[in-house]
Amino acid sequence: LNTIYLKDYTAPSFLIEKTTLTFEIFPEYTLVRSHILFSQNPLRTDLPTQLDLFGVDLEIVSLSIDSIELSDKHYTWVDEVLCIKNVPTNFLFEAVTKIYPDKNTSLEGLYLSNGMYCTQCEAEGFRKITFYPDRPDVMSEFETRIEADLNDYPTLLSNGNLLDSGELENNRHFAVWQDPFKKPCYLFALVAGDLDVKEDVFTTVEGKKVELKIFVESHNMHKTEFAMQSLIRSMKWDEERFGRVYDLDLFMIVAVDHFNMGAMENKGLNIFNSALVLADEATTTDAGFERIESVIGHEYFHNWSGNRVTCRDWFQLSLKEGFTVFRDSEFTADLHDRAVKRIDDVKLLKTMQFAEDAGPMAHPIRPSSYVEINNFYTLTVYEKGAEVVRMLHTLLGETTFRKGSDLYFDRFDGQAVTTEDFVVCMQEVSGLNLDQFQRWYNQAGTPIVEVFEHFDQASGKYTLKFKQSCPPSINQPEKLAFHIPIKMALMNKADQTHLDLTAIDEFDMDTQVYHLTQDEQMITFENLTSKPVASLLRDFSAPVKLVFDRPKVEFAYLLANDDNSFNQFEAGQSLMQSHLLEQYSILAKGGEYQMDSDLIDAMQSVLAHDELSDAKKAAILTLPNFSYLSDQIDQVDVDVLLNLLKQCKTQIAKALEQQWLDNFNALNDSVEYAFVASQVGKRSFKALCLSYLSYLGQYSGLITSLYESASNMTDRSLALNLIANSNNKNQKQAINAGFYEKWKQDTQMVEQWLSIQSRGESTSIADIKALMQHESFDIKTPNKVRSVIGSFAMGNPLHFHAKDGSGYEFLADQILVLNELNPQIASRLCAALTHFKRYDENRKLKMIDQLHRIDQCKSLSKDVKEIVTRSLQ
Ligand code: HT7
Ligand code: ZN
Repeated sequence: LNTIYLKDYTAPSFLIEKTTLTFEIFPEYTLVRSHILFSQNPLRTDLPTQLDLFGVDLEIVSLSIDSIELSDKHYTWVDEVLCIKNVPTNFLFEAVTKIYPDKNTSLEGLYLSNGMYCTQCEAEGFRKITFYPDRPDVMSEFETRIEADLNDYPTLLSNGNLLDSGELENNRHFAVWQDPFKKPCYLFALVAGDLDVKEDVFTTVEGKKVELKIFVESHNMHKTEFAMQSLIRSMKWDEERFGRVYDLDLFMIVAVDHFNMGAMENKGLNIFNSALVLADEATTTDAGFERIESVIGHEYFHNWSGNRVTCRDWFQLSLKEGFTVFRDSEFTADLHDRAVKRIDDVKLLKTMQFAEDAGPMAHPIRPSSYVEINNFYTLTVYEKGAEVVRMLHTLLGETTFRKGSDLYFDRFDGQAVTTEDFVVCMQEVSGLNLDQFQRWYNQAGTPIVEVFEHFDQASGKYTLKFKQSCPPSINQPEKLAFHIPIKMALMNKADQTHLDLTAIDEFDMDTQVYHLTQDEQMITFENLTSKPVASLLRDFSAPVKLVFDRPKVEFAYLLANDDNSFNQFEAGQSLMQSHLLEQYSILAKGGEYQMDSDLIDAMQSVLAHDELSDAKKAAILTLPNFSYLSDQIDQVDVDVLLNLLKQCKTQIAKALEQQWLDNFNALNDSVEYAFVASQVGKRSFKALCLSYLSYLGQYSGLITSLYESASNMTDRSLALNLIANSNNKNQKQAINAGFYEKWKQDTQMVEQWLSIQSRGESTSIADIKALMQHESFDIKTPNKVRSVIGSFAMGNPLHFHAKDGSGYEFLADQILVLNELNPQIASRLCAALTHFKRYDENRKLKMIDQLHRIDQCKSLSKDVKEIVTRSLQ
């Protein structure tokens, strides 16, 4: 395996003035003609004369330099690199290559999706189109001519503005696109298909009219309105909150069914997974609408954070992704319910990213090495990356952070830069020394912050001690102390006021942040009449594990009184978690489960709380999930934990049955559906009430009647989920068959239908295999693979972790098949097997066996090989 290191970075030997491409699309193949003007990079004082270009799966028709054809003795082409020696200082390179998009199942480069040609070039897909310096620090203007059959491919698109178009002989036509902004080739895009278009116009603050176009297959036109409005909201928000104005006259989005990820921010021509564009009330859940809006925002925001200012190399990926996730999460928070958005983001971080950071693939948000860059589009780079940007925002405050962001865009517009460049801008505008803060970019692992408090009633003295540490990660046995912003308040129990913290050296009054920078730090308060209640790490101000062994009554106090919404939620979670972990140890030793009446009382007071919104009640009253809890337990016994969760939920359902039922009935109104925060909150609380009731057995009638009367997909999918968990096979089959019959023409509905079934508690491996035989399943379509195989491995712990290892064996079989078809998708599925250290000995060994079985495959892609090798190390 060839490892690439950050420390080996060197500036490119040659830069590009202009790239001109011609695509001649024919049924059997596509001919790509490139015309590239190169000049020696003035930064390279060693005056290089060797041109290295990347190329994969290309058939060479001809290569030339300054119009002189190259024969195979003029170049070598080994391991993806075409190397031409003794080139002049400035020259024209031309290549004609043949590619076969219909055979391209990797969905990188140029490929066919439902009869439509489209490209995916990030990270290194451009090299599957033609020979090129496929690295983000080589930026060029692009002019692209596309020729294709007029009947089959009436729509021909690429980046930028349409320069020319017209008809050709043999019923063919052409279009020429020009993108005036210099960009790296990973932002190149091309689409050729038969598409309908939804149009609108956005007028920027500067008064410029931007044409907006969303291209979809004609039968999907009715599902484009929400995406269009989301785009308009994104454009407006980015102007208002970040001062970022759109630059081209045209912004296009194309929906495709075959896509490896969510969407792609190609300059002026975003390409989206259909599932993240197409929406309507009948087929999209609340969560679906929110996700579509945020991904449309995310890709749009990349126009500045990623495209105008891009990454120097792929180690800097978090520069664009972390910052853009931060931006999209603020977008959602500003538009909807800020507290709920924060809770959702932190849940994802704690359940999934913390696990990644503790597992064999742990890496800093700026990794120092990789084998396959596709493996580093991770929760760490994206979500933890966003948390690191959020910490800067917390440390600087909104106004200064905005100054830093303005400076960054101004200073680096049109350049390919590093994460240090970003942090230095934040340092310059704030005057804050961020040298130590940079460690967040280079050290992996989740820091642990232990808190110890002491109150001496006699002297009125209260001390709070913080101790930070970070467990070792692969290649990083020792970690240096992080700069950790701890947003905090000390609450006076008597009157719920906050103590004045002005006198504490490390506390910043403007931001309410305590700067923890040493391994250990202590704060002392004098003259207190009673012990304060500390509300620490407010809004989850740093991605750390806070360990604070404190009396349960304090959590109950914070749950009832904390004026920080997030910490109020967190206090409830702490109560639930400590109950569950306590009971886990009892059950694991063969004891009996016993509900804690204090927990029920606390839940009851949340239910009765007048000031809490429905959405907050739903979030607070949801138990920590299987995945999060299994991370808190050493070598978890899956059966014990699943059994515990079931018993606990059943007891909660029983103890508060009347409240769940009353709330469900009150919330289950017939108001006309709208995707607005108040309704979304109501539906999420309603879902929680019915989910608890479903543990009592006698409410299946309520569930089926909700299914039958549902006027929107949120309610319908809630009912379908609960039905998928039930053991009533006949009823389940009848409902599933009816659903499919009704919705089989709607791809997004079928994907949701497959996913719900695959996660169902009563769905066995045999059922999953049967689903894979269903006419709607196709292993070459990533959304279908994610819906069935992904949902099973990540969302059906009961059957995936079957004691006999059959779940693991099944997953390994699928990984081996997908390895040949689509390595990116295959390697993502591996994650479910790599956390074997979390599980009991029997399961751990069976997972390792399957990893070895995969490892023995002779034709293993580097994507899968890297994950398997690191896991078995
Ligand atoms: N920047 C994009 C990341 C990406 C991707 C997207 C689709 C298919 C393959 C891909 N590889 C990398 C998406 C984003 O984060 O905005
Ligand atoms: Zn992104």
